[in-house]
Amino acid sequence: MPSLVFPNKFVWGVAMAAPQIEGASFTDGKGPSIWDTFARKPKKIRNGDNLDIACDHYHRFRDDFELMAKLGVKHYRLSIAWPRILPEGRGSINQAGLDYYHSVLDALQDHGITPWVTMFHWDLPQALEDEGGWRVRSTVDAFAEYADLIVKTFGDRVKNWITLNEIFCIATLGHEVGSKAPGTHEDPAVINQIYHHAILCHGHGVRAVREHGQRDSRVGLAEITVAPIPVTDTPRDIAAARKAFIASQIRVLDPIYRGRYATSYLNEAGRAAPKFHRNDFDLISLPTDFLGLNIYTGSFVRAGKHGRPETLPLPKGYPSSDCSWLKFMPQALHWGPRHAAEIYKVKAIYITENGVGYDDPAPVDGELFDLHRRDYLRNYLCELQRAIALGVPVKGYFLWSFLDNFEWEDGYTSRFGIVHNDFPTQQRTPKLSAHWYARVMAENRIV
Ligand code: GBH
Repeated sequence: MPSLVFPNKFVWGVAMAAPQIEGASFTDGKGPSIWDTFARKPKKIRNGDNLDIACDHYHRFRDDFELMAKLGVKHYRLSIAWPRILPEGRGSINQAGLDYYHSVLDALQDHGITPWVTMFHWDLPQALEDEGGWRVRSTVDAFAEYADLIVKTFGDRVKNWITLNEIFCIATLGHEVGSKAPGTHEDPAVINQIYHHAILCHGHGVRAVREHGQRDSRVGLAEITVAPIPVTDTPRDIAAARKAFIASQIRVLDPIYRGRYATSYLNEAGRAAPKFHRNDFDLISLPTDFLGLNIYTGSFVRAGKHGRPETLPLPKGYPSSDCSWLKFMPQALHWGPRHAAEIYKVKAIYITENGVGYDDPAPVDGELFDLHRRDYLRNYLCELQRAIALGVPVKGYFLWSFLDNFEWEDGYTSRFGIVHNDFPTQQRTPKLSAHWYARVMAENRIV
């Protein structure tokens, strides 16, 4: 009996994002993004790397799609660079930017690859940052204008839309921890307001697709979860893990799926609670077609006193990738979607990112044996398959990433690709994991 089979019509894909691959940061009228600015500040990015050239995908997308097609990729999650389309964030349109994405969509169509388009993957136009960025509500209006424009322009060919990528990273890592652009350290009230503006933008993305997209268009958010994994599969630990999941999503999935902020959140935030208009939640909680989850790792949770969730510390020597935050936790791919489905009654979930970063060496004679990545992916997929077998409605999986690319504050050192990129020569070489994943996609099962 063939096991480890996925459901019919399961969507297998790969994912990338404009700022991490395109390069051409100041070409053909593109405006600077907050990441272009951030990368020019000293010590923010490893080795002083920047996004100026990246994978030069802006000039090489045709070759890249040809390679995708060769490996049998049928679905590709990409993002549109807001500052390429609206260099000032709003107002005057850069036709060259629109033309570029028309060419990208043409090339994908030629290769029979279905686009899944993320409206926003962190590259906020610097012009908007200069006016207050995510902190001010006028950025929400600018996003609405941008979302309307791209759905009107590309909606005849793009049927799958993802509004924002990882609101947690935009808000908390960008403005509290400061590890991502714009790299500030704001007060809790500001952070909560940024979350609120971001979920409003998500709502506008959904609205734009409903208003200007094709009838059969689909739209959803892509959010990160560091999935709480119950230490044992007892009801007590499972309940504790669920509580931990809700706590981590109290500012994002909770309002989107429940149409209001949890009272516990508002009480706890007190004077730092976000300011909102009463009908904001009509927009925020517009029904979506799916939820995208980006899942790389998790945490182990058990029920402590009174059932309170308790996260266990990881012992020294716990298996890890070459990114210190990314620990080997295959069960994250089981529990992440399972929590979302059980708690928020989500009917369709896509894993919009899963993958792993290692400091891969250069290929030798056209080969690169990334056995660690292959085994990582294989174990994670086994857990995903188990979740689906239990009835968790996961409809697709996008591997992050197709190419080694600009890994934000880690620069070019952390490689997430299943295709190696030699940055000085821009030579692409599929790794062992790419050949393996090609078979998984082709056979719709874990091989
Ligand atoms: C995704 O984010 C991004 O969408 C993608 O662009 C990126 O290339 C990919 O993952 C690989 O990193 O929370 O301070 O301990 C993943 C987001 C990044 C969230 C690292 C957790 C750990 C730093 N994760 N982060 S911290």
